[in-house]
Amino acid sequence: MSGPLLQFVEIPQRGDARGQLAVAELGGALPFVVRRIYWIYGTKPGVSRGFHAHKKLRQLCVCVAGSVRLSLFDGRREESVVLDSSAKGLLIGPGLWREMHDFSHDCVLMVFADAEYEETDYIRSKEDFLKNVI
Ligand code: T46
Repeated sequence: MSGPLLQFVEIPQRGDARGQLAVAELGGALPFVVRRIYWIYGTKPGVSRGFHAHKKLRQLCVCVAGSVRLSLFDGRREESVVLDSSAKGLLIGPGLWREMHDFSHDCVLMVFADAEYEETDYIRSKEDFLKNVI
């Protein structure tokens, strides 16, 4: 039996009386060297995103404001989680179909990636994904 699809990392919180500060660093919350960071925000009501898998890319997703539901599917099992805290990161490795739903209007989803953007790393057809994993 394989392990859980949803793999979380705890992100240290270093807030004080002035407010909040969260830190993701190599050897701590970051399990890989980051080569790219992007963030998804201003998502329109009712919009879902994702609907693809990656061949090699590893990513850490942190919802630093608002909330979003993220689901992962390995071809057999699907697991989903609501991300709504900057203290909790979701690690997403290769070979997982991901979808993002139910973005709150104020959602800011930050994503740390271990490689630069490369369209050839994407599997955007679910049919092709299922052919590769099953
Ligand atoms: C992922 C989920 C969680 C770039 O030019 N550079 C980039 O670094 C990224 C991430 C995207 N783009 C371009 C490619 C598309 O023309 O921006 C456009 C939107 O990307 P996409 O439709 O892939 O966005 P999402 O939200 O469906 O998926 C993104 C990431 O692409 C993906 O790697 O795992 O977030």
